[in-house]
Amino acid sequence: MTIVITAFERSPDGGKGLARDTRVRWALEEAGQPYEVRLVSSRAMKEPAHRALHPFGQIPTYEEGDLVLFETGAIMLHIAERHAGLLPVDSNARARAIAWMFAALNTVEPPILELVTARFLEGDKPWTKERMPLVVDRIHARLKQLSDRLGDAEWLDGAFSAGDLMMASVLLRLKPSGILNEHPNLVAYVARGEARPAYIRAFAAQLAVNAGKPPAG
Ligand code: GTB
Repeated sequence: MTIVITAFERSPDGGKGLARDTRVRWALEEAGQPYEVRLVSSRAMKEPAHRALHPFGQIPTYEEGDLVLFETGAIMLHIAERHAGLLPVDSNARARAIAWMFAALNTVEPPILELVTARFLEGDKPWTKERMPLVVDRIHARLKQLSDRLGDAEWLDGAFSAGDLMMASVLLRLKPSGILNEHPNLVAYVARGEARPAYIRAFAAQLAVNAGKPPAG
């Protein structure tokens, strides 16, 4: 059955690979699963045809036969559970890898999203300048905890897993800000993720869509 995902017709990041379809592309590449991409404009995303797939009118979505999924975490877990390569066979190690996926989405990404909100949605508010150091401090506090746990290890819990894929994807969002640079082991961790052939293919595929197009506003 052909897997079809959706992605921005024109990503706001102009091809930096930061939109969430890259996470799904990466997971599918790690799993060795071919897929097709349906590009959706910002307007079409909010129309009934797309809202039938995604109640919140966003990307990515995932279609496979009768199955329609939204939410990147759910999509990645579905891929990881059905194909080898993203979750350990041992049931305890598997549960821990899933815990890291949740940690990436529920514990590490929220303060990072606060920064995105503060910069891009509230950048013109009079209180933003005062608030920004608090937002950045909260990110550093979380990164320090993550950095302490990772230490000198290659991946978060033994072999590379969907937990690392999600965590590296979340940390990648910080790359343009330079905030990650204060945590060298996390910089190296993200670089290991980016060096994986599956990530390189996923990044190139999204770049092929967005290269040469001016970033969406
Ligand atoms: N919780 C959902 C999930 O994990 O799947 C969140 C999905 C989501 O935020 N989708 C965004 C979207 O469709 C694209 S990825 N936005 C359009 C809308 O809501 O109308 C988020 C994103 C967007 C842009 C950048 N960027 O430019 O760097 C990075 C990430």
